[in-house]
Amino acid sequence: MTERKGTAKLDFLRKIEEEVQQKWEKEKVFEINAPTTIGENTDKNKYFVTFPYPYMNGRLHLGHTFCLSKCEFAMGYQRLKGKQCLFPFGLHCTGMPIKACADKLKREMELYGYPPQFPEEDEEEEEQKKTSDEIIIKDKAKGKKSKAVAKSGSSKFQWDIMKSLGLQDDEIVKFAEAEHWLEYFPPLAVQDLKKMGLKVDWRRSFITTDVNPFYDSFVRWQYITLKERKKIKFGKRYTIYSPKDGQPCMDHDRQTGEGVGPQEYTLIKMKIVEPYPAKLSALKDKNIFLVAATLRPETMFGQTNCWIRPDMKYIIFETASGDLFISTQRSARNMSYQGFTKENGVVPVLMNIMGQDILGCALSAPLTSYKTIYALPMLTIKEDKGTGVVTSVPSDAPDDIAALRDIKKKQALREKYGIQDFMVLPFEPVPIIEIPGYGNLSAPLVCDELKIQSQNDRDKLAEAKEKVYLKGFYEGIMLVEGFKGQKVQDVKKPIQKMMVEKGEALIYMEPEKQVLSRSADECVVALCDQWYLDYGNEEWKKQAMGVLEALETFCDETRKNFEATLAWLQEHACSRTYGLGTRLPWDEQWLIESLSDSTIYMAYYTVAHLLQGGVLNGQGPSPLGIRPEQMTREVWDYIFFKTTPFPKTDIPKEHLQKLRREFEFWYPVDVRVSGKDLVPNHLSYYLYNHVAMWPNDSGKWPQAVRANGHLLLNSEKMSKSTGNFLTLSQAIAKFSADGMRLALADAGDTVEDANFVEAMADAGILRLFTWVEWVKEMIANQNNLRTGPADTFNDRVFISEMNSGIIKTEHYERMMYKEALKSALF
Ligand code: A2H
Repeated sequence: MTERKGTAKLDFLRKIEEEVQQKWEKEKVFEINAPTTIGENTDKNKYFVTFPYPYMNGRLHLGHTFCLSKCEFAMGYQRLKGKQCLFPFGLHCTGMPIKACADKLKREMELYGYPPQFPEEDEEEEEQKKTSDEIIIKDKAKGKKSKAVAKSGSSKFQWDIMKSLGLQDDEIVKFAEAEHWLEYFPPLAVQDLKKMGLKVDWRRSFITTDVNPFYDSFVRWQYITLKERKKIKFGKRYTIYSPKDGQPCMDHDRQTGEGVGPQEYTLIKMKIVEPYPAKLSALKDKNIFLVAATLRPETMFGQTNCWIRPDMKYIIFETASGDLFISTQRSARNMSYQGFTKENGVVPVLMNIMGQDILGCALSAPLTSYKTIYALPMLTIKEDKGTGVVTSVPSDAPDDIAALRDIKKKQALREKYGIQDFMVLPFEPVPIIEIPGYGNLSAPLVCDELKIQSQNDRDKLAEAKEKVYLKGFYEGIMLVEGFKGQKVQDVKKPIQKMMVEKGEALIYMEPEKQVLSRSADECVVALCDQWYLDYGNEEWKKQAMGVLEALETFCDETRKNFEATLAWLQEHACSRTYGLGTRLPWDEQWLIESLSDSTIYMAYYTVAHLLQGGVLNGQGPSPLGIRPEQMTREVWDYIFFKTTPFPKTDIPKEHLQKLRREFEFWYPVDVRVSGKDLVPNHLSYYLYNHVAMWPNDSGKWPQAVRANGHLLLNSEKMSKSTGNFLTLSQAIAKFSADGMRLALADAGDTVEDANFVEAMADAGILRLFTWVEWVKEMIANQNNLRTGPADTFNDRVFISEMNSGIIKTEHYERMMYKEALKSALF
């Protein structure tokens, strides 16, 4: 980052800013109420902007600031146009990260005393380092990357991270209680934002979780309503789950594996038949199965053998039915959370074996025309995928034909692994699928074309797979009896179902890619009891699409992103056992997670000031003298649903009417501004929940969503560890609020990455300073200026230029501030 020269100009600007900010505060310029009378037909000349409340595990940084500056600029413009403008600002505390950091501090003190005396670095600490840093810097909860609390390059303990924030030992101790975070960071956020001169009505600010009784009551009301409207369901669902944490591990709870979901496989049961391999002789009277994970159950007609990796470890474990399965330990662990074993999460291991112990064993497999097939060696089987047992369909899988040709060709290979000729030589690929252009033995054909020599020809095999898989799946036609003439993609599910019903196959899930929880646990896919929001429901989805249709998205990419999301969005688990938040009203053992308590809270802004009056945790005196317990379901209904009759309550009628009026006036939200990574989660839930709460009142639905790209700092990624990083308060100290704001406006307007350039902020300081000087000079000199009509040629050119500049400021309408800078300022 650039070295600072003299700061006189900077100080000059900051002094003005501070004076003006004090004036604004004193005059309550941005505190705004709904007019006292609004009727049905009043033309609402208003503008209501919101920004997703940031997560309060640290200070705000320039990334947040860039994003929220779009709200700020929109406010400035709409105010000038004479609208009543509202920009409220909440602070999010729901979820796991704060609690996890607090617990971590507690643990460190238990282990290492107070103040903790940490041992020299060892491997375990390395492990710890990863978790703690991740916890503190990432809040994927709302997709918002709040690189919040300082992450000092080498801190491995939460304690050190707190220290790097400049906190003393006796202060750090307090952070071992989660509540302290809620008292500490929110006021700092408000302070930083005020220094930026934000046009916010701070009376409407609040923090979330059950610490705030008013917000808690609001979220409970929302959930009771959603449940009654059948938007929330309960049941066992496949979920990415951390056994160590004992709960689902959602995106924001992860160290690695963002966005990774469960992958479904069909588990093919291949029964071991006599003669058993020597190693298994003790299990003679048991049913033992090799279980292969496949993505293509419809190809099982073409099985010629089964693949096992000789040098890999496998286990034999007992399933709930008493059958024994052979697979890797890793996959058995997944199965044990999916009802495969007697006790959830427990794998009863009977024997540890190596792949080579079962090579050559005879198998009876479903659907194939070969009565007996054999377990043969394949050296490229991956340990971290499926069960480590792979079924072989050489007609349609290049890997399979390559490995089969290897073992057929090379007698030495057969000898090495004790494979006899009769297990291999009679087996030829079976035509089962016709692919246009590739015939009925696509894999051998493509392998010949590409001259693939062996199973180790990795690159060529990858190419071969690319060629046949997609085409096979989408264009392939079945050749086998019973399914002849049908498309592959149409028979996949029915064939899977047929095998499952006959007990020949099972559904098996595992994470698509490795997922590590923040506690460094490798996650599994588990069947969990869950309360979930049924975003997959067709009718609800359709309604959400209706909201999208009328939504202004400012660019096509954002709209497409929404469309794609609504197309695939399925159920979303909304209950958690660990963290902070509001409890589910009807099942209080569960907490509502952070993406689920944040979908309609913009409505809460409209009344928050009258309930909490700017006391962030809602525990102060209420301006209208309303107590949280008075906020019953009927009262909330009355405020937010305009057809609800006046409820039974001891809150005075005019007070309740006032609350309702605020909501009716400010809603809908005119624009919500956020990072583009929130489109697939938070912003889509935002649409869904609005239509669920106000299904018959489109006047309450979101009007516009502006999605921003990520912010680079001086053309590079912002990152604490490289030092290319600025908090909001640092940026103001360095560039003044206005210098920073100019560079923010100039950083970029599209969903592509934006770029905050420090040289631009410095130039801004100079520009503003010079401009103030010029204004002073003009005022001092005004008596010497020309008087009389301004209608010379030069005057008219000047007026024309000004008018054309004004016309171009439609950039403000489109929220294009970089362009607006060019046309309006430069
Ligand atoms: B498929 P994905 Cl006909 N290591 O089954 C290497 N490969 C493995 C494996 C492991 N540990 N576990 C499973 N597989 C294979 C049939 C098939 C498959 C056909 C066509 C395509 C196809 C017969 N082999 O897969 O990495 C299994 O082979 C298309 C990719 O999870 C399984 O499905 O995408 C597939 O890879 C799983 O691959």
